[in-house]
Amino acid sequence: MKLSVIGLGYIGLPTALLFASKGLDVTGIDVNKSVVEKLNNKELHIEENGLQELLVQTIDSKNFKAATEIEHSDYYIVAVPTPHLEDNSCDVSYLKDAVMKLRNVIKKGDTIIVESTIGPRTMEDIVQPMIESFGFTVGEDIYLAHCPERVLPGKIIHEMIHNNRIIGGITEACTQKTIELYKQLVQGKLLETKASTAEMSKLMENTYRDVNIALANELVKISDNLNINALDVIKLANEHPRVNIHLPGPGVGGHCLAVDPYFIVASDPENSEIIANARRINNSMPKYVIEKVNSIMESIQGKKLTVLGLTYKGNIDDIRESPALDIYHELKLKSKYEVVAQDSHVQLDWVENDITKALENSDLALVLTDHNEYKELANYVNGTMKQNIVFDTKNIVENTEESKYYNFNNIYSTKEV
Ligand code: SAJ
Repeated sequence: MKLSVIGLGYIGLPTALLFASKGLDVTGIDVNKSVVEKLNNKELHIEENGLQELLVQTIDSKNFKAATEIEHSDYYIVAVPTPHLEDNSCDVSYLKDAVMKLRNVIKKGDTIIVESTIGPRTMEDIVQPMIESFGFTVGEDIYLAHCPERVLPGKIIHEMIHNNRIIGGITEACTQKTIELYKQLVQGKLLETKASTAEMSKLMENTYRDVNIALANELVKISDNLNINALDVIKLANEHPRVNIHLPGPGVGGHCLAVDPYFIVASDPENSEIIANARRINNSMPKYVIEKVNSIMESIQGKKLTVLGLTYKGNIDDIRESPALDIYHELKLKSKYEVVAQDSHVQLDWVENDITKALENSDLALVLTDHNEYKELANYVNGTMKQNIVFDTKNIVENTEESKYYNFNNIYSTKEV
């Protein structure tokens, strides 16, 4: 069975290598020549646990190769980026480019699967008409399905094999053809449905988390006004067997939760009230945190503050759509304080990797990301900072005896613990 995977990023590359490790003849296609050359030399351009070993193994066994041009295959998986446009709708230009390139190679009997996250009805309203304009009947000549990925960065290889997978065909025959492929790799359930249902299910998974986080962030603001401990409220409410309020923070980042809900809003703005509001609430958190920082700095007459963590979430190196990055830039540009950024996962010349160096002579440590190393922050603070004051927006710092510590429970009162 021959498979081509178009787009060799965080999703396409592990997908291609995993199918190759199962004995399929896989070609990975990417427009970027240097990526293709690197991969063929067994060098990765992205970091992900276990990927290097898979690359070496599948190139040595001749099951995988990278190329810039698409060749004829039995199956094609499209895993190209689908960012959001100015108006927040889904940018399908890379997807359309990939489908246009398929025009020259597809033959009767082939199957095309889109894994990229797409707005509702994209398969039926955009991809199917394109394939039919090439002279094929979908469901008879060419099989077409949406099979969204749902893997977590850092655990991609494990989750690609073990997660349940939604398989949404344009027709029943399309679904069955797609299952023939995925059953060779996936050990989780293969959940059969229609393409449009698959699209919406994927978007709703991330939207559910975004809305739930917005609820927690709104609770923080309300509790702050009413002098109630929001983090205790969440802990206690979650003791109920059917309640799971997510955690508040400085905003929601990454290329999924901060993007996918907009695809639903763009498809039906009038009815997407909660979803659009959740986006607004989560987007308001950086400003909220900055206001709190300014009021703390004023009350302690601070001069220097240290931003701890720039990535969109803990223990990864990804700064895409990161609220921490926005907060840092805003404070650096507009506040009157000296602002230093620290993150041991981010290699940029203006980012300090060393926590102690970043905290030297600082008045406030502002924790914006839940990297594991910040649990032990109390060890670095004493004797290093000018004033031992911490504002922890992720509620991760432990053992805070030596410092004055703020989180979303006690933003106004200086608490000696
Ligand atoms: N966050 C909070 N509070 C929480 C949980 C998360 O503020 O209680 C924030 C994080 O700090 C981060 C953002 O939300 O800024 C997103 O983090 P995440 O861990 O929820 O998700 P992602 O974006 O890394 O990955 C998600 C996953 N989706 C779900 O868990 C439903 C993943 O399985 C998907 O494959 C991925 O989106 C995707 O590609 O769509």
